[in-house]
Amino acid sequence: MIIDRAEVIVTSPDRNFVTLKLTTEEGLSGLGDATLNGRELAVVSYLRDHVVPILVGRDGSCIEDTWQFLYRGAYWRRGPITMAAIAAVDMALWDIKGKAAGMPVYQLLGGASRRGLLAYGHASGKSQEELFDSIRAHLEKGYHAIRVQTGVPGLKAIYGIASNATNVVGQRYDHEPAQRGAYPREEDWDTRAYLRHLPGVFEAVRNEFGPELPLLHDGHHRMTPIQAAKLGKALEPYDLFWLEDCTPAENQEALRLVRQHTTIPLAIGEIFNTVWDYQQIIREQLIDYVRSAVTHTGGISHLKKVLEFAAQYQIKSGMHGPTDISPVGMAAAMHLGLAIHNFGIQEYMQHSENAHRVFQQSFTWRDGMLHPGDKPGLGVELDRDEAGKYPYQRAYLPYNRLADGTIHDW
Ligand code: EZ4
Ligand code: CO
Repeated sequence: MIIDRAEVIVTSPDRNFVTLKLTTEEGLSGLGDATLNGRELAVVSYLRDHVVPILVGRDGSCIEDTWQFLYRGAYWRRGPITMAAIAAVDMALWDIKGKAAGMPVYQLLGGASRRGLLAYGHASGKSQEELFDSIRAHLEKGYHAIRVQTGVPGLKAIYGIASNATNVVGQRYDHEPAQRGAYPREEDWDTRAYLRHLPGVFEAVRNEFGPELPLLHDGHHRMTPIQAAKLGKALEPYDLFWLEDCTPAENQEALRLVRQHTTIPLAIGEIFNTVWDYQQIIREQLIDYVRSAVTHTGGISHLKKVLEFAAQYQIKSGMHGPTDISPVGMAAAMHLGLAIHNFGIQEYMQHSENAHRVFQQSFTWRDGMLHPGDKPGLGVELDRDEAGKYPYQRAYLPYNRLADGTIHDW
């Protein structure tokens, strides 16, 4: 299983994706996702300039050894660029191993622990009416769990809220939250206005849609610990599935304070890269769900270790699944989520039709549940001709300013 070729493919079907394709001397090939939203080309260079030259000629059957070789061998550890690059290699090698064995990757990870993966979608609206329409559209589309993001009176633009008045599935904010263009878009923010507004929105949603529907919310790193504690308490009557990224994720201690005040389940980790980022918050049981993506956390091999650590504390998976995770990264998440015992929920925003033409996939989506399918490997093929139609386009995530001009977390 000598790796004979390693290619980095950049394509932009409605948004940018970076894919590593490894091919063995026997002609087996595997795909890995290395997409880092808004900083894509840094990972391309890391792979092309520093990883590809030392991968070719290695035995591709040694997945763990290759992971350690790239992680420890670099000396410079962790960080989103390194870990996305290693993730892509890891995914591609699992894909190849599955094809060699004639088995889907979840079988190699121990087999299915459940029939399918409960997935949540993103509903949003500037007004209550738009929000309700968006929730109804998601329910009709088959979602059984829904993230609720809302406009705040007085704020013009908020990340995560569809700008289109008829926000239904299909007309979305998320193809390009990065906003193609030469410069990032500026948005505005006011935490006190948000804290005043949000509990009433969840009350209205519960009254309209009943007690059972799992509802989630993303605070997007915008609150201080005491603000997050206040919001958690205020939302308790509406029985949220989770509150995500309530405080900036770098400060793990902040969650101790939040935990002292509220029983709202907490999810964190979409910007984490290694098990070391989770060390304190898992051991001290400061979170309930691990938000890491396979793509940004060193691949299947490493995220599995994080989730096994989490399992000792009854902490579950809630893997990141926005559209900036490519279909390859989503497939890896589905195989891992199906196999582990402590699966919680999978984020699932549908990719565009152009993206589906570039990446042909074998997953299924039925009754609110995802399943990775039973094709050998990850089950995703990349059409090079289609990919070639969409060259890279510069794109950025937006940023926030307060009313007085101060830059704020977003
Ligand atoms: O901001 O994927 O929970 N989902 C999110 C996403 C992230 C983007 C960053 O690339 O917070 O929308
Ligand atoms: Co998030």
